[in-house]
Amino acid sequence: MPADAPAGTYVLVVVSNRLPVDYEEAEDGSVNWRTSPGGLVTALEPLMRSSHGAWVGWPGVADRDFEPFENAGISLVPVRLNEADIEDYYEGFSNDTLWPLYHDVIAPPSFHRETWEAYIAVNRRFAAAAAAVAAPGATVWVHDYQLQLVPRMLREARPDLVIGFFNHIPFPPYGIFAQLPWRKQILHGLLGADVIGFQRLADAGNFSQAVRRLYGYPTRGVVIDVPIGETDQGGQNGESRRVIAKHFPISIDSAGYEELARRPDIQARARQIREDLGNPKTLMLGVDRLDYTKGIGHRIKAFGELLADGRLSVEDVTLVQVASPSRERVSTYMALRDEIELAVGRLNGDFSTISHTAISYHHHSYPREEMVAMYLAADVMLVTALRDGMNLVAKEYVAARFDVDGVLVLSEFAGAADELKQAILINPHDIDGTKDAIVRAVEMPKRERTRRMRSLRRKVAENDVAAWSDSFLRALTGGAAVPAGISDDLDLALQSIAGAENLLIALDFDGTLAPHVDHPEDARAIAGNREAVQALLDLPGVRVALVSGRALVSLQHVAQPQSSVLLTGSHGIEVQLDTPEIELNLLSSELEQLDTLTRVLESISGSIAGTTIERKPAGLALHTRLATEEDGERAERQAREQLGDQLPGLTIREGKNVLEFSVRSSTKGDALEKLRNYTGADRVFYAGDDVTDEDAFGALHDDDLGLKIGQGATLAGYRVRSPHEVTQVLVRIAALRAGQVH
Ligand code: GDG
Repeated sequence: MPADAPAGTYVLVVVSNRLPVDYEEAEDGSVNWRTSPGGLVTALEPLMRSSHGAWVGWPGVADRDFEPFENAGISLVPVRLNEADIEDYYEGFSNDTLWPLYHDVIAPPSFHRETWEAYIAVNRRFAAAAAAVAAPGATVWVHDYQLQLVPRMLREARPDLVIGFFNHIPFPPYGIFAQLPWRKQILHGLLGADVIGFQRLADAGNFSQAVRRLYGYPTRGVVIDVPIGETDQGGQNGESRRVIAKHFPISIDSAGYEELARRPDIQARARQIREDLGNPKTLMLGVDRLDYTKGIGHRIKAFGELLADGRLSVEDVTLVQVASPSRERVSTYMALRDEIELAVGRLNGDFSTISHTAISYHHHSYPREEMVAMYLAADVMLVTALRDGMNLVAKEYVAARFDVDGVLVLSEFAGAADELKQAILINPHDIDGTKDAIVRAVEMPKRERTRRMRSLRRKVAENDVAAWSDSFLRALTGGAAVPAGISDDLDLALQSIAGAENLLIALDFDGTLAPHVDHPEDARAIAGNREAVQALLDLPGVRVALVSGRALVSLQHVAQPQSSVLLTGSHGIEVQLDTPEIELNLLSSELEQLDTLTRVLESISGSIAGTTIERKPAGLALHTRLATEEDGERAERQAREQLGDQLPGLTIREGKNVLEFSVRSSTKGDALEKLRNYTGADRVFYAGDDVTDEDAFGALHDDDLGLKIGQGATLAGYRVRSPHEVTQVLVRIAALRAGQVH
C-alpha cells in the first residue's frame, strides 16, 4: 500500500508507543530512518511486512511532525509527542508509575495526577491516529502498557473495528495492582478490546481477578462478560460483550536467528570474541536493557562471590555483560547505572589481572549480527531477571545455538521460564542458589548440555513469532468466512493427532453433532456423526466423550449415546464416566454450601405463600410464578440478602419469576480437564460451536486440536462450517487412525 494512501484504508493496523525506526539526520540535513532494535519490533517486523499493514507510533523525535512514510515495506504513521508528553506520559506515567508497579514494585512507583492526565491525553492522540487510518471493519492491534486506554477510546470512536491488545510486560497480582489510584480506568480502557493477550497464564489470571474484584463482571476461564453500555458497575439484565483474556507467550523469528548464526563470518566473529578475551575456558554472557527488572546487580553479586570463594577463577571464566542504554532521563535508571557500574568497577578492581578481565562490561547497543556472534561465543547465558514479561534474549540464545550446545541459566520470574523448562531455572533473589546454578552450568557435561539444548530448541522452533501472531490474530479475527470442507491445514493437523497413543475425542452436542433446532428436545445427531462416533469407538486407544451444557438426563434423551461414550453435562457439573449412575462433580466445600443454600431457601419458601424451590445439580432455583407480585419480590429480596451474607461467592442467575443460585460455576474447560485426567489421554480433539465451548478450547494444550463449527471469534485452531462437515472430520480421524494403528 503506498505511503500516501488516503486515510481509512488499512485492514490491519498495529499501534505501539514507538515506531520500529530510529531517526537519523546527516550533516547535510538529509533524513534517514533506520530499523530500531527492541523486543516488540523484533517480534512484529516479519508480520507487518507480509501483511502490508500500517504501524501507528511515535517516531522517536520530540516536537516534530512527520508525514506518513514507508520504511522497509511497512507503512508508518507517526504520532507527534512534545517534550512535555515525553516527560509526563512516557518517562512519568508509563515508566515511573506503570513499569515499576507491573514489575512487582521492585522500584517504588510514583503516583502523580498530572502524569495521569498526560497519559489520557496521549492515549487519545494514538487512538485518533489509528481510527483515522483503519479501514471499515479493520483489525487494530494495540501494544503494551503505555497504551492501555486506547482499546476503549477506539471502540467508542469506531465500533466497527476488531480490537486486540497485547501486554508485553507482566500484569501484577491484585494486591499490587490495587495500589494504582486509576486502577478502574485502566481496566475499563483495556476491556474495550475483544481479545486481551498476556505473556503468562498467571498474568491473564491476575487481570481477570482484578476485573472481578473491581467491576464484579462474571469471568469463566478465559472469557469475561462485559455489560454493554455500562461504564461502571455491571448491569444484571443488560446485554454483554464477550472479551477474551488469555496468555499468548511471545517469541522470536527463530529461523532468522539461526540463519545469522550459521553465517561463516558471524561464526568467525564468535571465535574472534573468545580470542580477544584471552580464550577463557568458560565465557558467560548477560544481555539486557539496563533496567532494574533484569537483576544485573544480583548476577554480578553472585559472580563476585564465586570468584571470592575460589569456586570460579578469573583465569578460567569471564563474564561479558552488555547493558544497552535505556530510559536514561528517568532518575531510577540513572541511579541504577551508577550502582551497576560501581559494582562492575569494584569487582574488576578486586579480581581482574593484567591478562584476564572478570567482567567485560559494555554500555552500548550492538548490531544484531554482533549479538548473535556473542550468543555463539557464550558457553553460559545468564538471564537473572527479577520480573520479566517474557525475555526474548533467552529465546534468541537458544535459537542461535544450532550447534546444540551452551547452557541457559534462566530466572523463574521471566515469562520464558514457563516454556523453557530445560534451562537451569533459578530464583535470582537466592544468591546461594544462583551461585550453585552458575557452577553447575560451568561444569555441565556435554551430553547433558546437548540433551537440554535440544529440548529448548524444539520449544523455540515450535512457537516462533509467526506462530505467536497467528494464534493471537486467529483468536481476534475468527469472524472471517469459513471455507467448505477440510482445509489442507486441518488435514495435516488431523494426520498428526490421529497418531496419538491415547486419543480423547471430546464433542459438544448441539450445533456440533446435531444441527440446532427450535425445540431443544427435538435435537438429534445426524446419522453420519453417529456412525463416525461408532467407528471411533471401535478403535483401540480412542475414547469418545460428549461435553454438553445440557443436564445429563436431557443429553441422554436427545443423544442416545452408545454405552461406552463418556458423558459430562451442565457444563461439567454432572459426569457419567463408565458408571451406571450420574455423578455430581462437586467439592466437599461446595456440598456444604449447597446445604446452607437449601436451608435458607426452604425457610423462605416455607414462610411465603406461592413460592417453590427446585433442585438443580449444583444449586437451587426459587420460583415465584404462583406468588403475588409483592410476595414474589419479598421472597427474592430476602433470598438475595440472606445468601449474600452467608454465601458471598454464590453464582446468581435471574430469570422471569425465578432466581437461580448455584454453588459452582463450572465450565466446559473443567469438564475437559476431568475427562483428560480420567482417560489419561496424551492428546485431545475437541469440537464445538458455542461460546461456552471457548472454555474448552482455552483448556487445550499445544499438541491438542480444537475445531470450531461455524463463524465467530474462537480460540480453536481450526474450523468447519456445519455438523455435516464434522462427519467428514470424524470419518477422516477414524480412517487415519485405523491405518496407523494396524
Ligand atoms: C519487553 C518486555 C518482553 C538488547 N540489546 C541490544 C539488542 N537487544 C534486543 C534483544 C531482544 C530485545 O532487545 C530485548 O527484549 P527482552 O524481551 O529481553 O526485553 P524488553 O526490552 O524489556 O522487552 C519483555 C518483550 O517486551 C517482548 O514482548 O519479552 O519481557 O520487558 O530482542 O536482542 N539488540 C541489538 N543490540 C543491542 O545492543 N541489536
